[in-house]
Formats: sequence, C-alpha cells, structure tokens
Amino acid sequence: MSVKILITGANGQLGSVLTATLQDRYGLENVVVSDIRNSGNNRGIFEVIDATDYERVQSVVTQYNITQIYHLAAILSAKGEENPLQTWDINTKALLNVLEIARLNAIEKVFYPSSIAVFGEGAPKNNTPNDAYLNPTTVYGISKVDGENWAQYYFLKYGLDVRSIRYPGVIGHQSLPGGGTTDYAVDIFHKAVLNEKFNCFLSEDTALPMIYMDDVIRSTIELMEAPSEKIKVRTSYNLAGVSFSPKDVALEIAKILPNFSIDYKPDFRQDIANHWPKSIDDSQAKTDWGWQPKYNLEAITKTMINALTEHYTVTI
Ligand code: AKB
Repeated sequence: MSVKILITGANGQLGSVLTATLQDRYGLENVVVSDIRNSGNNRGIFEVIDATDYERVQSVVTQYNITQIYHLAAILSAKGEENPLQTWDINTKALLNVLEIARLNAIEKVFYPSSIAVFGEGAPKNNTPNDAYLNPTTVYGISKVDGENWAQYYFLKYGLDVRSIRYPGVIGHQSLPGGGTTDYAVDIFHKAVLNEKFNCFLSEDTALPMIYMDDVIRSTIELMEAPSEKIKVRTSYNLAGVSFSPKDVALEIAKILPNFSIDYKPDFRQDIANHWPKSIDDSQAKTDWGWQPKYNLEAITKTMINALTEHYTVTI
C-alpha cells in the first residue's frame, strides 16, 4: 500500500517545514496538510481540521485512505498557561481522537511530538536522562506526559505503531514559533538581522536545550523510517541538539554583527524555563535508531543570520 500522510497542525513553526519535507519526499498528492485555519500559503492538498473534532478527523482519514498521521496540533507552554483547562482539552482530546481513529482505521504509523516540558523539579537539570522522573509544572508539560503514556498504551494494548520525540526548543529561519518559552531563540536572530535591540524575556544565564530545524526534521524522519524493532522507547525519546543561554547566543551573534545589543527583562516565562532541563541526555535515541545532531551554536548562528539577511533583503 502506498503512503498517504495526514499532518495536523501543519501551519505551526515545525509543521510548515516538516510538511514541505514530507511533500518533497512522498509527493504532493500523498500528503494531506491540515490545520484549524487555512493560511492560504499551503502547497498541495489542504483540509481545515479542528483535531478535537473526532468526526472531522475520521472523515478526512476515510476520504484520503490515510496510512500515517503526524499529529502536531497543540498549544505550547507559555500560551497554554493563559487558559489551562482549554489547553488540556485541546492537547489531550485531539491526541486521543488521533490514536483512536488510527487504531480503528489500521493506520500504519503515528508521530506524536512531546517536549522537554515533560520534565520538572524531579529530574536532574544537566544531562537529563530519558527515564527521569516526570513532574512538569505547565499544563502543556502535563498534557505531554499524559500523551506519552497514551502513546505507549496504544502500542502495548493495540500494537499501534506510535513514535515520539521530546523536542527541545526549535530554531529555524523558515517559520516563526508561537506561544513557547524557547521562542526567544528565534526572535533574537530576527532582531539582530534587522539591527534592532532585542528584549529577552529570559535572564541571560538561562541555559535550555535547543535544536536547529534541519536536525529536528531529519530526526523526525529518521525515527519514523526506522525499523519498528529498533524503537525501544514507546513513551518518547529525549533528543538533544545544543544547549545555550541567551547570553551565549548573544555573544555568538555579536561575532558576526558587532553592533547587536540585548536587554534582559524576565517575565512569567522565566519560571517555566527554571523548571526545565539545561541539557538533555539523548544516548537512548543514538543507540536505538542512530540519532546524531549536526548543528552546534556556531553553525546555527551563521546559518540563521545568512538566511534571515537574505530574507529581509528580498522582503524590504
Ligand atoms: C515551548 O517552548 O513550549 C516549546 C517546547 C520546548 O516544547 N518550544
């Protein structure tokens, strides 16, 4: 049977880039792109889907004979705190719809993104292991712990092939993040290239795990294409790229753009970041399916500044 992919939440920061990659890999006609709104910027087949609407997800799965689902629709950490009950409802209801529909329609594989937000005070802050204690402090983190366990439940009980990665903060030039605590690490490059001062909502020494977009897209495809017997963790895999603080990235930017300036005005997101790991141990992903990141902070900085300089030169 040929691969037919459904992507939910495809207009998000990661979704838009992953969608283009999957379309190039499997063909425009084999990827059904969906989000709660049509941005008008999508190539190929687009369907408006509110993933909390079971009937709607089911009807698209039937209409296109879907064989794989990448379920990206979710509300992130900072935005999620504005309305905890609604965040819980959206994040968990949409996932359960996808898992149940996948089970009943004999979907071959499901991808579910988790996050470093699953960790809290019970986990070591440095080199946080895959099996560390999970006591998150945000509703987003709680919903991801819940989702990881549901993923494992559907695998163990029904044999549904659900695969998952705990994403660090994602840095890319192609799209803007929205509603996350790690968003500063993308915004900082835009301000630097536009020669504007950057007001950082985290303190200068707040180190967090981060990853470059190319690495994160490659990791997702490598995980999804790995032979099933190699996937030993059915909750979610830790994934590390790099780890840095706002000051580290500001210093790296200043090597290329010496006039760059930054101010630190921590807000409520500081408290979220304080409960997250500073760095991640991803040895399990390396051992099980051969994961290796390629981008360090220097490479990320050069690539982001080059790409955004070109973008703004063309745009302005
Ligand atoms: C967020 O900051 O909420 C996300 C994440 C780390 O999951 N980028």
